[in-house]
Amino acid sequence: KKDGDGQADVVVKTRPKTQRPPLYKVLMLNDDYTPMEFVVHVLERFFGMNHAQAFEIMLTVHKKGLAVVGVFSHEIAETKVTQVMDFARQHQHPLQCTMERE
Ligand code: TYC
Repeated sequence: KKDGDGQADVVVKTRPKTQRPPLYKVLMLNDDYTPMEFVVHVLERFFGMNHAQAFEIMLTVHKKGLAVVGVFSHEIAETKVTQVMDFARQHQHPLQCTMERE
C-alpha cells in the first residue's frame, strides 16, 4: 500500500523497558592484620558461604587485594557492610568492607 509521500515506510518496534532496581557489589578489602580465619568466619556468617567457598574467596582477597563477596539491593548491601564493619570492630580487626554500584 502507498502512503502517498513517495518515501519508504520505516517501522520502529518499541520494546517495553522492564525496570530493575540497581544492584550493588559488596567488596571485601585486604589488610595485613585481620586473621585469615576471621575473614573466613565473616564470609560464612554474613554471606552464607560454606567453608570451602569462604576460604577460596578469602584467599582471593588476600592475593588480589579485594574481591566481590556478593551482589545485593542497596538496602541489603548496606546492611551487610554495617554488619561486617561492626563485627570486625567488636573483635578489634581493621577489616574493611564497602559497596559500589554495579
Ligand atoms: N591478609 C590477611 C593476613 O595475611 C588476611 C586477610 C584476608 C585480611 C582477607 C583481610 O579481607 C581480608 N592475615
